[in-house]
Amino acid sequence: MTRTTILSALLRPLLAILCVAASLSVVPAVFAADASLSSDSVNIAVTENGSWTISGNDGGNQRQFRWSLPSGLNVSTGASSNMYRFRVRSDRGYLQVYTNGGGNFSATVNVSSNNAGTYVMQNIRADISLSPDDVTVNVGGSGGSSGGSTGGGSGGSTGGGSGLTLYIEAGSLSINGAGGDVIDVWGYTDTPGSGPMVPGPILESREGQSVTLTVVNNHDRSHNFVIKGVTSDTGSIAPGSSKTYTFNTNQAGVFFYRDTLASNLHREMGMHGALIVRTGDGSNRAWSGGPSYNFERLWVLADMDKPRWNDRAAAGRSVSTGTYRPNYFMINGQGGFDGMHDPNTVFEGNVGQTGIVRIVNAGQLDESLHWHGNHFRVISRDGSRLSQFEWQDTINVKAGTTMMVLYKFDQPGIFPMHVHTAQMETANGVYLNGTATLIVGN
Ligand SMILES: [Cu+2]
Repeated sequence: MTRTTILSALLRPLLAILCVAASLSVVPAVFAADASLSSDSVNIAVTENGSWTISGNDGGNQRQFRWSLPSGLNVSTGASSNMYRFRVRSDRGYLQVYTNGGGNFSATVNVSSNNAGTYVMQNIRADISLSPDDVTVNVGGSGGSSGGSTGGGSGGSTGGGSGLTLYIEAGSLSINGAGGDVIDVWGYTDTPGSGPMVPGPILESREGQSVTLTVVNNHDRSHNFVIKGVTSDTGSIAPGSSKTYTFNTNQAGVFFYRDTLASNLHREMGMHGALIVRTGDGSNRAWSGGPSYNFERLWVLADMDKPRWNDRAAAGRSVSTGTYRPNYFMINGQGGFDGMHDPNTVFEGNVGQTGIVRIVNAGQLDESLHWHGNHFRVISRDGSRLSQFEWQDTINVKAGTTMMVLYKFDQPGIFPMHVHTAQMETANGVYLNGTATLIVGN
């Protein structure tokens, strides 16, 4: 919790030092209210169910908590009151409790597991003072009688190899915080019936691997699935049918998959994601014989024109694709308010460590990304490896292309990373809820 509190406290000075002249229409909330957990530990037997409750007062402002989802623990939402959003995001690896600013609130979280062990749900974000912070679930060895629910997805990535299936579905994407809204989207998911993931599931493979992937179209219009530079079949998949693709992933790197139909409308609606191809031996190198790294991040950038494209397309109305004026700009499916807290997005490491960022610009506008306080090396552009790595502090990631960069932490500190186009830092006009995250050196 200390980390997230520090980051939150830093948002205000950050606003002042970002080098753009956009109007500041949002000030982060102050930490006035509090909450408590009914228990910091839950003891259950295998296949039994347990629960814990958080309750408190949000002081009349929307407040948010998140806990990590340990693998092997089944987590679901129970009763709640005064919630704006209360959900399990297995695709992002967290449980979210987001109050509606109604004062007293409560939310009950149900847990179970089919495997004995100790599972810690770690508080990874709290906008409100909370005690205690983390919850430990102790699952004993002896089984109960009734079977528990089946486990959720594992962290949003889909392992390489054969037998992968993606499902095309319609649903919604929530951009949290000021300027945010619920946006109608279409997208890919690896869990049928759960609604689309935006961006889609991370596909992972290795150099030299043969991959078989089936795409099932559960939507009411035709779609396709094309990995730029990897697959070439642009034929459509009719509603209710499926198509199986077989391809080789010969080159390590990051690749952009998307629906290419309807003048980018489908891609804009959320039908996009990333394929990461790792080294053949699984080592932490950008490619076999390439530069090594200690940790990694993936940034999938996107933009959406909610009123002219998403609202109309979702309602079955025609979209004039000649006019595109996006009002939402996302990093990993989030606005900047979440992007600056999400542990899978924030570029955080220790001094001396090197991290790699694989970037996919799934949007239709170029994004010029600026790392404050730091220089990084560009090692590939849109699948082409650079023979000499370029030192940069700002890179233009062209729409529909990818990039890989390496950065070695040579100093501690917290710095913003943001797009250098003021409007693209916004969510429906509200500053800093667009393409932004943090660089955190410890
Ligand atoms: Cu800047």
